[in-house]
Amino acid sequence: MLIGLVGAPNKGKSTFFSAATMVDAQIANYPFTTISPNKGVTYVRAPCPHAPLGLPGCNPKNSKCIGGTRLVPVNIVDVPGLVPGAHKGKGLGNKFLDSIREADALIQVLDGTGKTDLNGNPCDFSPPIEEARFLKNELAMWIAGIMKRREGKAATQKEAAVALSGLKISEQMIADAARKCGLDISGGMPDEEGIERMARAIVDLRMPLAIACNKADAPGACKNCKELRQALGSGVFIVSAAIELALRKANEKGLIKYTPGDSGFEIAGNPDERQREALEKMRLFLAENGGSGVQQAIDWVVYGLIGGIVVYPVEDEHRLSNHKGEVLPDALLVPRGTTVLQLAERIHTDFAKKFIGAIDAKRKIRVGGDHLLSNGDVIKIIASR
Ligand SMILES: Nc1nc2c(ncn2[C@@H]2O[C@H](COP(=O)(O)OP(=O)(O)OP(=O)(O)O)[C@@H](O)[C@H]2O)c(=O)[nH]1
Ligand SMILES: [Mg+2]
Repeated sequence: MLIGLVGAPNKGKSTFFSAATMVDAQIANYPFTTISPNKGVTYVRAPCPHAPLGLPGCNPKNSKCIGGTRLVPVNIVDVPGLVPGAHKGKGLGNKFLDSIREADALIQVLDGTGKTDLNGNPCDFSPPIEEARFLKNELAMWIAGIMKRREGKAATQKEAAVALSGLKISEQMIADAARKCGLDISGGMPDEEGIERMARAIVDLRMPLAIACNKADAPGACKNCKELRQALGSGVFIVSAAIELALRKANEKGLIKYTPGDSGFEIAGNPDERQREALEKMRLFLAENGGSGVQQAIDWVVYGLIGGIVVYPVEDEHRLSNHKGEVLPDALLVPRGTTVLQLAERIHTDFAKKFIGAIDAKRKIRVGGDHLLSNGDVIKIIASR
């Protein structure tokens, strides 16, 4: 699974990325600081099954368990800023758009203060809602452009699907988009206006998007963010990527104990007066907003938009461990609707070839290859030697 961080320049995408991954990315107060995508791994929160299953602890290998919260890895990419006209190659244009071809969902990072315009330059006030609209429009025009570029060639639904296959847009998705727009494409693709309408529907289907209304720690921003949330509804998060980054760094240094996504933290080390003052301001922000918003946005995208579930493969269904005795070592994020056989394939192709069956270790029942996995399942795959 891959999350793409997108938006106009200078909005805090790389700050969000650094906070989410703890990978150093270049951050600066001018547009186009990022000129090529930053790829990293972030985590989604899941309740670790070790405690509900009566186990004293676990031994995560690919993930982390902090006080019963499993942090399960998910890929994330921070892409260069997008400016109006990017679909025609303006700014870093196609470079931006190419880096989200593989993304399953997007987080648009926008400036809640409204103090930077769509080109990332300082301004008096650029309404966050316009920023939200502009991005969807650019994405739609990009897709419409690909469909139109193939004019003549993209005359049928099948040919349009070939043109868009690099973006993981299927023929079915194109048909669904046409239906949503009330267009009959059985005899060929519609006119330019129809293609643009379809492209908007394709964006909604293929690129589900959450909004991180960022810089919410700055004066006036919180109010703008709340207004945006009221206007657009669910999927809008009040975010301070800067606070999340500062807290994760303070946690790494041992100054505080902080689990990403929490609405508070404990002082653990010995911060000096200046650090203590800054931490108290951040504590207030977390308490008022229920967290920094970074983890909340990621969790929403994975569970709410992509429909991810977390499963725990084990080799010993009694001890819930691998052959080394490590308890619940792996936590894997898979799309809802994944079968046991698909999980076997994901673990090892050989496993799938030699697949015999599986054991649902929580319910202590035998299940077949077409059994649908549920969130939190602990599964032992049985394969022949
Ligand atoms: N107050 C505040 N400032 C922030 C926050 N996040 C980012 N910034 C500042 O916004 C500016 C831009 O941050 P970046 O992370 O480089 O933004 P970007 O969207 O990656 O920019 P490009 O790579 O140029 O597209 C920097 O000066 C950051 O310090 C935040 O949560 N609060
Ligand atoms: Mg950047």
